Amino acid sequence: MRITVHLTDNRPEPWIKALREALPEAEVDVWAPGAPQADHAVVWVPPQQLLDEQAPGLAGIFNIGAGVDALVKLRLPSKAKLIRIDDGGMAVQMAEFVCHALIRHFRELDFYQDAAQGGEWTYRRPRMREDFPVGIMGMGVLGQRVAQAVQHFEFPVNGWSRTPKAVDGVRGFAGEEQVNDFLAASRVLVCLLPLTPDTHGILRRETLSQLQFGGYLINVARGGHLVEEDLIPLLDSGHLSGATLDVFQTEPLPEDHPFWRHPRISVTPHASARTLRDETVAQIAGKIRAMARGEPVAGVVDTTRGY
Ligand code: NDP
Ligand code: OXD
Repeated sequence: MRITVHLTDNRPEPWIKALREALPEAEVDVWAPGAPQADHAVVWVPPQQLLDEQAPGLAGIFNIGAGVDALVKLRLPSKAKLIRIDDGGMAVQMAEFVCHALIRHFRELDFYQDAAQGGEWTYRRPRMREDFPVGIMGMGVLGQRVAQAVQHFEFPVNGWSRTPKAVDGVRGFAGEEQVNDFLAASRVLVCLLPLTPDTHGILRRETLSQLQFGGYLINVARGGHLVEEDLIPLLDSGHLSGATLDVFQTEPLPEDHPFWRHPRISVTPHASARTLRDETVAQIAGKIRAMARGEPVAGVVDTTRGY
């Protein structure tokens, strides 16, 4: 068995070493044009040339992330399964990141930090968590884990997905027909949708202005979900009180981008849930072995749906 590896933004050597250790029966090499035919590809944002050249023999294309938007834009081999990382240690990271952003906002911790820096002993009036219902857009692997974590802090939680979901303690909304009710019922909005033609630009003036007054946006999905030029006017009008953004239309975020220096926007460099190499390699190795035995595997992407 041969595995070819191409990881834009990641050094391939530690991955190749880990894959060789996990699958000693496999030949694992970094992909280059003209590389020998492989059975599986392990990729992050691969070039079209890899897919075209390797198409005849590929059984699996393993994306080392959860989001496959960069892959489904390409011409994919018709016979290969496209397989995403299925949690792989990302869900708990996403839960801690979102809870941190939510609690920092709700408990006004930036106010206390500024006060402390000025040596000031001062209080804000307590806020009520029932006034901060959290709406999670995308109730998949990550969204459900985030919903569970947020509920531990006793915030009301709304969830929106394409198809109806029954998740304990979560008020569920589904489809286009319920998106407005979902937004109107939410004050803090967490985006955990895949980026598809249906969700591109979904965070825009018309949708964000339906959130409850003083709304707060946490976008941890993809930069393409947010119409960036709509955000600052909504903050200036007071309708939104702030935003935590981990993903951007252009990454790295350009030096002169207004989000960097806006006092009510927190920027992180696409770091909310990192791919963990050991977990990811163990998951890929397990799935390759299951596929060899003819068993079904989790995380197979429906490429027509786009996630
Ligand atoms: P899943 O595929 O498990 O879940 C996607 C959810 O979105 C599903 O509930 C799905 O609904 C819903 N959905 C999809 N399209 C629509 C639509 N048109 N309308 C309403 N709901 C929709 O994805 P994950 O939870 O694993 O990951 C979500 C995204 O998070 C990834 O695609 C990626 O972009 C991003 N991500 C970001 C990271 C970061 O570091 N910032 C790290 C990892 C992921 P249904 O259940 O009905 O199908
Ligand atoms: C992912 C990501 O999709 O890291 O896994 O963004």
